[in-house]
Amino acid sequence: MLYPEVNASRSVISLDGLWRFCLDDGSNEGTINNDFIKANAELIAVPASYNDQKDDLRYREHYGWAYYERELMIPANLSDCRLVLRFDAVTHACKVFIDGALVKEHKGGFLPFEIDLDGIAGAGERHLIQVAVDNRVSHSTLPVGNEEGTAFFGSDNADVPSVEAAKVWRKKRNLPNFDFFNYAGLNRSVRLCAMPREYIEDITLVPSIEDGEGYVSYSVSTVGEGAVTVDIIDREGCAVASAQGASGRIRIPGCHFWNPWPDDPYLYTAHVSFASDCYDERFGVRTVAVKGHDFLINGKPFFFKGFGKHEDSAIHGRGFDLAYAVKDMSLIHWLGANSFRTSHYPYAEEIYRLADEEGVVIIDETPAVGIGAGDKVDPYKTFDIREHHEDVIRDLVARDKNHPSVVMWSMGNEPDTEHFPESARDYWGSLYEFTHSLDPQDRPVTFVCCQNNYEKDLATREMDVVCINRYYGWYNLSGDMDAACHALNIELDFWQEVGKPLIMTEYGADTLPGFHLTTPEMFSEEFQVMYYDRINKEFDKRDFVIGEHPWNFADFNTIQGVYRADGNRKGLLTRDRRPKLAAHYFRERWNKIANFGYKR
Ligand code: GCB
Repeated sequence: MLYPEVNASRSVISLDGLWRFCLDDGSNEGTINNDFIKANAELIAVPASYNDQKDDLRYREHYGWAYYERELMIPANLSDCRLVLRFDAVTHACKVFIDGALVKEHKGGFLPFEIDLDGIAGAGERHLIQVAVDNRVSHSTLPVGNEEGTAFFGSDNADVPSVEAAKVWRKKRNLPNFDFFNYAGLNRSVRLCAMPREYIEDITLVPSIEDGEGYVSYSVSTVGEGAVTVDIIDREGCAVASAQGASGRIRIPGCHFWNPWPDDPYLYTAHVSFASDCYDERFGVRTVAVKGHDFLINGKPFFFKGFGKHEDSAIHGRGFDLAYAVKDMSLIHWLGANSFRTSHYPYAEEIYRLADEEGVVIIDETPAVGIGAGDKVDPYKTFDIREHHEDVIRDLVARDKNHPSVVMWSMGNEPDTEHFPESARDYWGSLYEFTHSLDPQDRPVTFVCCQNNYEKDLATREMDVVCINRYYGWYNLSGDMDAACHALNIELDFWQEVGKPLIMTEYGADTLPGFHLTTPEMFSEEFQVMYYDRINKEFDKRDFVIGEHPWNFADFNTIQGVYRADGNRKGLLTRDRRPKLAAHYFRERWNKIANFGYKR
């Protein structure tokens, strides 16, 4: 899906700003009740999660439907255009109504969808947009919520008669099977996009490098009659190559390749023309491949220095904030990092566009987090998620396929691979084939494995890169780094035999900023530094460990619970992006590690 672009043939009207909003009280269940909305509506900001915008526990704890509405006056001068209403992300499911009529239902809270307004809403008229949003997570959503039982780190499952008896008094609530706050609402921008009625529908670009020469294969899908022209424009704005026709292969003379920062992330523009429409797609010429123990970018062995992140900030919740996106890129450079994983869902499109420009490498993750329900229930046989998971992968690849920053797909985070190993292998193995078949650039594919009995796990070893989250010294062998390093090495011996490259996609320790000790113990800043230093020294002895992604870039909000005081505190930075000691530690370490050839 193309990103909304303003150019000679297209215009975009932002519908961000104040919308009227109200929480359902359980009586309307996603249907539009105008009297109810009128009686209860308050103003709320879009884009942003609704949960932390009001000082009211009902917003924070809401379970179920909520309603947004605003008027849309479509300018009369757009009457000759194709008009599209675009939602960048509505979390998690929604129904869109225009002038009272249901025009779209969408499931999945982290990817864009569009509504063609032809026959629905015309130019020169005033219309009412209403969006019913459902924040419930369950065994049929991604991310997964527990249908019954406990939330992540909850404490309701005590075998205590009075606790059991009191459960009937529990409010209906979301029970996430994941460790981030279930922020919801119109988390990203809403826009009205106008383009010619005969238009460019999609552009696919596949760069390649052969004998030092750069090429880009392209295909353009269009609606209407006309011829396609593609001009390749360099950074100086000069056309350096061109082609005619809906698909083809273009040699780029004197091609500059896209390389991760601090090398040059050189970008070209593919200027596509068709009938009276045009579109500028930025792209980089780079290759990605896995060979033996190496992850090759442009044929050179790359070392991943970075983190798992979250889209999370005060007040906005998971709402997109461009200033945070820019600040985070700046901090990534400051830390000497070169990559991050979009844990645990696809991020806003602007972040990938920024990463392309700034040369930051991305492992792009779906929202499939928390597929598992203990040792009694096979989630792969009982959860109703397969079709939705495929839809999400299809939409993710369609959205992000042209980004040079995206070098690998992560199909999900921490599913059960231990209790039902054959089911897990079949599920993830077939999705692995599916993802490969969809990606025109055929990037490596993986999923991220949780700390479990790795000997039983049959799925992780089948991936292009083994990605594991391990908390030796924190959740296991807590505070004892000698024992933790010993255990880590036993496991690393196992993975070394498997023969694939390995990225430690999570490891970390909750740390309270300002809590200092002369004797490093858990939660202190000194412990966090010692923890990372000890574990990194073990990674440094292993050539097949091709990446270290501490958990997490910054502190982030979670559901309340006995393990979480003001959220998850494993950030190298605080939630407002101030460095803990460990950030200085990594800054020193990573600035000495080159992007390419480390350990080689
Ligand atoms: C994990 C999860 C991540 C959690 C983290 C933690 O393994 O992937 O979502 O936040 O552990 O801190 O417990």
